[in-house]
Amino acid sequence: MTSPIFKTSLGKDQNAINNMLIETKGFQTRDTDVFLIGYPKTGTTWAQEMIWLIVNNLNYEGAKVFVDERFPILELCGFYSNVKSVPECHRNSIEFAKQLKDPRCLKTHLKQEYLPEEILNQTEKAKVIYIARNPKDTCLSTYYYYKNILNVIDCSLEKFCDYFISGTNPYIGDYWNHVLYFWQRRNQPNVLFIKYEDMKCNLINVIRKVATFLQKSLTEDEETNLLNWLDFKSMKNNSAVNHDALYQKSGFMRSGQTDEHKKEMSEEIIKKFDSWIENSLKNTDYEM
Ligand code: PPS
Repeated sequence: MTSPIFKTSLGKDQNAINNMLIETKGFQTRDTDVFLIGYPKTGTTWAQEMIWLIVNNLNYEGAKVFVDERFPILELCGFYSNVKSVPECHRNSIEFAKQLKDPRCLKTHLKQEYLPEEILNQTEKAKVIYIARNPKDTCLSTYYYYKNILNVIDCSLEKFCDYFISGTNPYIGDYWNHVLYFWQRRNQPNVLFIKYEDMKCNLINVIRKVATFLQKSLTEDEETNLLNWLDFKSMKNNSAVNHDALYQKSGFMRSGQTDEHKKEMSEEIIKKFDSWIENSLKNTDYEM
């Protein structure tokens, strides 16, 4: 990905990226699959852990395995196929996903046009859980991730916000196109739409919605244990989900807050965001 704000390109081998995009589009889904789809930095790792545990009957022993091995991210092979230092589930993500036993949990950040055709046509009955987050907090989270963890940008927050609003990342595209496609499909029986903010203010409610959607039921004790497991501090200290080993530094689990943008973004940036949000949501019933 090239853009004036990037010091280093995120994907270096365009052929590998192109092949990955063909493969994700043609990816064969199964009726038992659970797809988690969301724009990057919307809380997808948190949702991965919640969904995997619910699907796998709260198998905390099994949850000691690195989360992306249990719940692979389809597109990563496009960006890491030649990178020896990343785990197999990243380097070879699509093959890895194909070999998982049912029921598979699969994540992707890709924009609509690169999603498996079977998800778009609904020819198979795979379930889709879509997660959204306030775009200002999503942008802030992405900024710190690119700057401090991936070390691929060196620009001001203001400049990064312009890039985020432009939606020019070729693989994930515009934030609102990403979100609204599944918002419009949210009442279909195989789609569940959740929000980071709802997980923050009422996690138990979201756990129950996800469990019902996945046809699982949890006792009160099980709910309490899961709440504790998914707590930010607990996830930050959990090496299977905190990504410290992958990046050889901490900070992927950064602050886990809502509305942090209010402290960090200037009035001018917030105005820009607000007018973009208003424009993008004009003819929709999306509730932020
Ligand atoms: S990625 O790289 O796209 O997979 O990132 P993603 O997991 O989607 O989003 C990362 C942000 O989610 C926060 N996070 C949490 N918040 C609250 N509680 C829990 N348990 C939790 N786990 C992850 C993480 O800290 C990132 O947000 P920021 O705002 O940067 O802290």
